[in-house]
Amino acid sequence: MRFPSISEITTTSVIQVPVSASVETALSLMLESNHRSIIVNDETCYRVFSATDILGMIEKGLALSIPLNKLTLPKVPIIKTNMNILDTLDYLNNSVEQCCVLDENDTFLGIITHTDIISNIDPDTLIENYRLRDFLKLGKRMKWTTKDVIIANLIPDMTKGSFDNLIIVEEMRPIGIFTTKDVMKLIQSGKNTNVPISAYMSTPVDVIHEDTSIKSALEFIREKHYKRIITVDDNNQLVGTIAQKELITLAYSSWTKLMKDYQSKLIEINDLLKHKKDEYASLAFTDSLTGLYNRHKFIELFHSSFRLMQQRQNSLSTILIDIDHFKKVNDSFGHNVGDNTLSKIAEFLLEKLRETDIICRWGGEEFLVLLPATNIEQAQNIAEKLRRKLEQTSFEKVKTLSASFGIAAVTNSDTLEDVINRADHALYLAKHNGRNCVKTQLNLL
Ligand code: GH3
Ligand code: MG
Ligand code: MG
Repeated sequence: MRFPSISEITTTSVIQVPVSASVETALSLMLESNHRSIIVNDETCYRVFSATDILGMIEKGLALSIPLNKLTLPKVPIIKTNMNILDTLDYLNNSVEQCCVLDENDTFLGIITHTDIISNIDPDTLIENYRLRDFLKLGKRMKWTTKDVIIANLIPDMTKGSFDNLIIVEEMRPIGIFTTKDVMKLIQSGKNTNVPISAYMSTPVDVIHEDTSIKSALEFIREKHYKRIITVDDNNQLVGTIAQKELITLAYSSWTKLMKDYQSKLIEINDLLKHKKDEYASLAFTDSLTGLYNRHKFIELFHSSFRLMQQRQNSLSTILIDIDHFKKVNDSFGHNVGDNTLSKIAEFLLEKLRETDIICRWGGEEFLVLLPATNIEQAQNIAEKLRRKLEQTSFEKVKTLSASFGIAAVTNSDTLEDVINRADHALYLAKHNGRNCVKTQLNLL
């Protein structure tokens, strides 16, 4: 899962006009750049002027030559580049489509819209088995009409903002679409609006089946740069439309729910939702129960240590540790005590080993330690000390514990798999030898 930063997803090619400019200027800039809205630079804030505002003015009979500062335009929320993408979602709701992004010096960088989020969030993070059909059941979210309806009769409703697009159907099959942007173009060009909608609708229209998953739907609109999806059933009949922003809201609420379900099990996921980027990184490489490195991180660290070993011609060793009879701990005291004991063992290892040693929870009650600049004899001494100290440590409820240790030295021709196999074999010998002892790969010879 990857979280993009605010500056990574900011759209920087944004058109702006000063608040003193006329509506006409704003309109021609919008048409030139094919944008439905424009950022208005007011002295102390940013506002937005959109296609719907223009339609509203025409409806009220206002002249397009008036300056923007004569209109009451909504302020756009401001976010900073150091904010988190999750915070941005709090701003982007049904009434706010964009945020202005300022950098740490309060310089205007651009805007973030639903489109930016949609084209940057990995759809894999969203649930996959949600279908558009499930969403459409929540209510009819569409306006449709037949192709003979006269455009002029539709303008009052469109300017009221009751809908921003119309699907044109024939026997309920979508044949075209007509949006506020189309009305805006018509008005600007001074063309007669007393004509049937079929004269200016966009046709044919791309439709997708209502059984499509949310994931595929997101990919579809991302690829095609559509603002909305038109869904049909098996007979190609119109089922409903979903706006891009509704889709992202749905996807995000599912995603957030998923995270919340996790919370009860993993405290780190809780942190993930609350804190900033740094925490995301540590989550990816630590084991949730013990806080030690996880397997994934260990493998990464092994490779960098391996390179260093080759460069410096140092030695490098590993110790594989498996707690003896750990099943009995669970059986006698319960799984919670078992878990707690594993955390205490992790603390024990962190305390007894050197800062430079890399300690990982390799699996259930197995720990793997990588010892830089350590040869096999030194590793054996370290393991022997650990073994003795562990034997002498008293754990809450469980009291005494022991572990078996398998040691392998890393050679220049090794892969990680070779090393683990040797350590594992040495560990097997230790278990076979009655447990609570240290064996090295030499015993294999
Ligand atoms: P030995 O290694 O000495 O042969 O005996 P063992 O009882 O430790 O056996 P084994 O290593 O095969 O099994 C490990 C047991 O550790 C299995 C499971 O009950 C327990 N275990 C593994 N992971 C966890 C965990 O995360 N929490 C708890 N509580 N127990 C775990
Ligand atoms: Mg085991
Ligand atoms: Mg064991």
